[in-house]
Amino acid sequence: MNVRRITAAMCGILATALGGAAAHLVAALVSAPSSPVLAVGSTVIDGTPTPVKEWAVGTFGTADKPILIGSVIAVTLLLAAVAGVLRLRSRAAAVAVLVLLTVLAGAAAVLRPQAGSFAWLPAIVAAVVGVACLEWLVSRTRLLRPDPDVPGEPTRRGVLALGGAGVGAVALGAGGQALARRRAPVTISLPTAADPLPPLAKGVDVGKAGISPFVTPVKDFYRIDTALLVPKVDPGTWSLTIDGDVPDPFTIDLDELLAMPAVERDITLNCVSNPVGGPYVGNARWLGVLTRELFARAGIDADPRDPDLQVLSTSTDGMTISTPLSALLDDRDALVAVGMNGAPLAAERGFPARLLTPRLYGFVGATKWLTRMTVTRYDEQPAYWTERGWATDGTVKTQSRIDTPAPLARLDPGRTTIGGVAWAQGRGIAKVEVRVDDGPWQRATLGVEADIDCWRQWFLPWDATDGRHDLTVRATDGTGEIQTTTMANPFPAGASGLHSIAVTVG
Ligand SMILES: Nc1nc2c(c(=O)[nH]1)N[C@H]1C(S)=C(S)[C@@H](COP(=O)(O)O)O[C@H]1N2
Ligand SMILES: [Mo]
Repeated sequence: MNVRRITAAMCGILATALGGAAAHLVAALVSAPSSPVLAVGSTVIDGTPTPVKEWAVGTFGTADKPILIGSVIAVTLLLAAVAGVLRLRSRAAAVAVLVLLTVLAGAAAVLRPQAGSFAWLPAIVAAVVGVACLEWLVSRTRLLRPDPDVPGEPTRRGVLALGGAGVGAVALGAGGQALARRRAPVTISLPTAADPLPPLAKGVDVGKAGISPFVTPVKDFYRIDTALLVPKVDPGTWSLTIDGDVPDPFTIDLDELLAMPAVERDITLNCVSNPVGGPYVGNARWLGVLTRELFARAGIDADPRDPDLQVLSTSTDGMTISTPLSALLDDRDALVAVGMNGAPLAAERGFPARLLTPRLYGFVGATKWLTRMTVTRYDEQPAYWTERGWATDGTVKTQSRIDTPAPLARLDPGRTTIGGVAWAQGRGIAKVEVRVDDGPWQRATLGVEADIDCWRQWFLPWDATDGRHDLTVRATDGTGEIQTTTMANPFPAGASGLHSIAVTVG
């Protein structure tokens, strides 16, 4: 690599960065998800085979999105460097690489579900700005006419131009990002529940440090979705449609939804991708309208009890989730939720409305940014995860987790507390037991049960003795069934097995 080639590569990279950043800014103005990086990133998410996705979530956790975006940018800039070097030989070859990149980005943007009519525009901007900037940088750096007296030395004008392109790219990109992230200033006022829940019993929290709080604060609640850009939904134009195989399909706006009788429910929500002992579970007090009432309004009064019937729910960003129809009609009280822990749903939580189906993992019952619920058959319109091989019956498995001590913690010998949470929504938790090394199962003290659809805290005092110890927990659900020791991966129907950690005392 000589200086001339490095300079050429830099020209390619900076021109592409400026083009991409300009496109990001334009996208923020016309249709934020059609920004080249986001459109390609979303397409990669949808196209990633399930095992690879499982590996990525398992390895990177919720950092998977920044890592994905970083990888898309890195691959793009690598190709951009190639385009720059090619420019030394042939303008046509360099332009061809840049145009190919933007055509791919444009196609990705146009093919997204819910793509707007201007989805192609950012890619065009990227192509025009990128190619023009490359030509400008090539001439400024005198790449094609190296000075015979100082061969390969970058000129002052050239360095300034490269720096200018870099600064411009950062400024445009940051501007676009700020615009894309700006929050709609509108908020909504929540209705009060017709029959409000009493305040939680004091004893739901056992008052031991290190155990997850009974009510998970919204900011600490895990977040799992396929959205690279949190959809910003305008409550003024939002609507909810109930259609498909129903006698009386209808569409209502947010005011009409908020005018329906509201109910409050304490519900623990967890993700099917949560590994044993993992963090993707939380508990909140939700406010919303019973799905049962909405389907009654659509003319479905009795549960057809047909296991082939699903409700395909659609979000404003085109995501689809399928839920067994009977789970939205029976007495578990599934909700179209508008409030969480006393406030309107945050944007990340699905503002203005999300589905919430107790006893099912989120991927089959918790559609965020909900806008449509279609009664149909599973084989007629497979939902996003169904097409990717995940189970359609997403009933939550019994799980228990040690929150304290932390895995691999070093403890002082003497009295300490082992504690955590256990959940078996729909069945409730009847008993939690802890085993130290190969000792007997010891019964833990449980927090008060708020609802069978909520987790319970548990704790066990322990006289820790010197040495390395394995701590294992298991729960028994309300039907008397002990949590299985059979280990299963999250795919396709949720992880199982016992949570066990090692600690060192002394
Ligand atoms: N629109 C939309 N809704 C969605 C998802 C999604 O990707 N898009 N993910 C689901 C999954 S897999 C889970 S576990 C829950 C998580 O909800 P939370 O992010 O509020 O915790 O949302 C569900 N709803
Ligand atoms: Mo999930």
